[in-house]
Amino acid sequence: MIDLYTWRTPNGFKVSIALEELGLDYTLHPIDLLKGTQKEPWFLAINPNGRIPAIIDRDGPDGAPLSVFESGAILLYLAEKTGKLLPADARGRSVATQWLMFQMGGLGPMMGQANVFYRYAPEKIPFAIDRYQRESRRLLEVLDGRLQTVPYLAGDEYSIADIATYPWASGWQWSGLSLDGLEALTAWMSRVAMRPAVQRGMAIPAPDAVAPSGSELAEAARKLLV
Ligand SMILES: N[C@@H](CCC(=O)N[C@@H](CS)C(=O)NCC(=O)O)C(=O)O
Repeated sequence: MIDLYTWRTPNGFKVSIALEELGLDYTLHPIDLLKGTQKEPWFLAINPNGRIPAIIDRDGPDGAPLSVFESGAILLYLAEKTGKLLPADARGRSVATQWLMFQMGGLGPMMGQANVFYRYAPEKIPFAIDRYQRESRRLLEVLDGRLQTVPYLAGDEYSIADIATYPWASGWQWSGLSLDGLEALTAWMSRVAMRPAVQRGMAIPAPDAVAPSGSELAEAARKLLV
């Protein structure tokens, strides 16, 4: 059994999609980011970075509960635990990991900053908007180039690299980007969007989900980790 701490954001969706794809049993704990629950001490014991997503696997590798933070690390952990969503051969696994890291270190942070400066910054700073939008678009073009040659980022097989990339790439409008001319990326996005597990994962937590209070969640998490 996995305990998932998450909210409706691209990094959160990566893990809900993966859990749905893998058919693993999990308990959902919505963390309302606006309430700041992710900064409470009990949650920092699970993720010292104070951000979602995070999981606790009650059946860790040695039988004891294990907490895992960072969405890329969670995807790798779940793929290795189940032997799914990562190519079995070392070459394929390396290729999938490269595209996973490309998302973690590039596309996610750049699109995140483009989103902040384009939509939320109290003051419009053209240099910052332009810099992050331009870099995000460049990274989408890199993805498009890759997808002109293969159906999925790791090659023939759908993998955690696609799962990590989809929630960010599909949010291009939030960052004020354009997909003009990126036909291969657009076709890949439609292919991934049609997967039932992706549709379920992108709706978790449900829009009307009410996050329990931090103290209720803390009590439950303490029991898991001691
Ligand atoms: N590198 C981290 C980033 C996690 C992250 O930035 N999470 C955001 C939501 S997408 C968050 O929790 N923000 C709330 C906050 O910063 O307090 C990961 O991939 O897990």
